[in-house]
Amino acid sequence: MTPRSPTSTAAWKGPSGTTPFHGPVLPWLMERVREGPVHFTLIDPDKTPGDQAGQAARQAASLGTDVILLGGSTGITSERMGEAARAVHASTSLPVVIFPQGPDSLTKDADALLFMSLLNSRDLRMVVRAQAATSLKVRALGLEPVPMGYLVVAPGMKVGEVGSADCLSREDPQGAAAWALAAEYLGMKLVYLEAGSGAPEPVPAALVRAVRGVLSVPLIVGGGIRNAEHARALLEAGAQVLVTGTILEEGGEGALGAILREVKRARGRAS
Ligand code: 1GP
Repeated sequence: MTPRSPTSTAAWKGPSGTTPFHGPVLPWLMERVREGPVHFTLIDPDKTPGDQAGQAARQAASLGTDVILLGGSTGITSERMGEAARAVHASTSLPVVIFPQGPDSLTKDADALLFMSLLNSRDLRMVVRAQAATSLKVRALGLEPVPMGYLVVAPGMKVGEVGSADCLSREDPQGAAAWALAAEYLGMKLVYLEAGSGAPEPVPAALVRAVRGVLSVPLIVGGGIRNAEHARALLEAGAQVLVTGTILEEGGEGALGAILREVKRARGRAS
């Protein structure tokens, strides 16, 4: 497949428009983050396959999410990923970005791929070997790779376990800042602080504040964000992208709507 040609981001009409998204995703995201915080909805094509993923994405788009992330920790084939990506594209005009489980979960039908390194893993496969095994395939598929430093914070949940993470301490903001800055100095374009999907509590605001204090690249925060209070605390601490997955999976459109109102309010204050 030919890589999608870079087009003006101004041509894209956003979630409620009818114009399908055309990449590249990273410059669009950088521009959008400059105007204030944004929200990503994570859909797991294993638990929410095909058309169901399309329906979930439509719902999230109607509430104001900015990007659909497709991913999960286990069980995703490239067929499942492809079906979900096509269904989301058919249902919304949002960018579709793969949050990869591994080399076998890629599809050409997404707009981009978080080309990420789980920096605080003990397993070199998670840090760089899987990426080396995947890079030529990413190129052949025409997927836009978005370099991202991925840092798992305690408790880490499933991703902490399968990723063999030495989780960052919730009580050590300076330690988290040091890891995040190392990610930026290594050339990562985004840094993601992840408490793990389904975490009982999100990443502490103090960690987010410390990381944001040293970082120039956009800071993504996810895991355990369930209500408006969580969202507000993280946004006030400096999170630029909030990621939620579980609440929509569990039918919490009300909670997702409340989180998205906080994101919108913060965008209003920023502009
Ligand atoms: C997982 O951070 C995301 O990578 C989403 O977490 O499912 O807890 O919203 P939740």
